[in-house]
Amino acid sequence: QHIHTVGGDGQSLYSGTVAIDTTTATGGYTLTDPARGNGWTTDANNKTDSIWCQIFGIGCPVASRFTDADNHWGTGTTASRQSAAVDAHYGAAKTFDYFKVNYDRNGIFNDGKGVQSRVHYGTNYVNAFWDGTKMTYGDGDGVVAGPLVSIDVAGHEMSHGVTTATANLTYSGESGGLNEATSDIFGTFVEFSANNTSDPGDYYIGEEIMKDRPALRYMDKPSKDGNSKDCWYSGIGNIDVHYSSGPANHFVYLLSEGSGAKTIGGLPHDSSTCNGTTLNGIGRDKVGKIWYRALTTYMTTSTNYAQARTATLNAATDIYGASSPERAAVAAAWSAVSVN
Ligand code: ASN
Ligand code: ZN
Ligand code: CA
Repeated sequence: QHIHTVGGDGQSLYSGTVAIDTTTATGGYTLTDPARGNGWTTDANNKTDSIWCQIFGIGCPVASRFTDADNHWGTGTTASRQSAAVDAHYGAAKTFDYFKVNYDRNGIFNDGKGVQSRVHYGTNYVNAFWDGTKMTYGDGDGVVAGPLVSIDVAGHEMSHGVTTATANLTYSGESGGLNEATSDIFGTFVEFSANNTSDPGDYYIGEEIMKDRPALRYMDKPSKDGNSKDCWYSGIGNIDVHYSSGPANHFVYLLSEGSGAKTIGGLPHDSSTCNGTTLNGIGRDKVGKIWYRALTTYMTTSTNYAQARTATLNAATDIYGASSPERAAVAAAWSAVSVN
């Protein structure tokens, strides 16, 4: 049977009604995206990977395909198993597009191939993860969090794949914090780039999924989560990588937006600097270009905060020039999070 690219639509959980690319299949249509390297979305049927699956990739539960008769997917609520799949399929597409449009990167591995996204993983599973080849999303427990399929979380997890394929920042110590921050940074920039009115861009991570607090993490003031650090200090490499990411997230917020409080995406962003300086932002597009070039050209497995400062300064010199205001802004923003 001839496979045909089709523009479908879906009622997502967090992003309203969205356009999604699908293909014809037995029974109508299936969630395979031919416009983006045939990335596909499947139902994990609430099963979890066995330890054998996790370590050796054997005995993994079979994920089933979603099919739909009329190519109108989901209902916008969890009553339909398709709804979370719409979010995941949309998030994978928007992440693919973000890296292609902004950095001419052809997919996570830059090989033109899309990846698999599994939804409905486990029961009451409050996490999402990238396992090296594919995305997996839990449904949350309904108390702490709902299904973890929001676009910033999708962009976060898939950006782990980009990091692994490039700088391959070791997932512990300061390099681990930079690895986590890279995912928060690009996840956030993917959310902005989607320009979706139901889930507008902001510098919060997971504001759509969390039920018992406003968000999972906050780039404007990382310490708002109760654990993350706003400012670098000697010894930050000894805390969890999801908290040592704070200074780099804070750096990107300050470099993009400048210091001072403002409302972004309808949410309060209250940022002060660690050194009392006042900063003007250079905008997300330039910051993304600088971070991506630093990640892909200068960072390595062992890059620490001091070396990330140098990497981004080198990247800014390459793109904007050694005496550019952009390079000066990078230096000032790192100093504002105590990376001197
Ligand atoms: N959701 C987590 C993350 O991407 C999974 C993990 O602990 N690696 O950071
Ligand atoms: Zn992560
Ligand atoms: Ca967000």
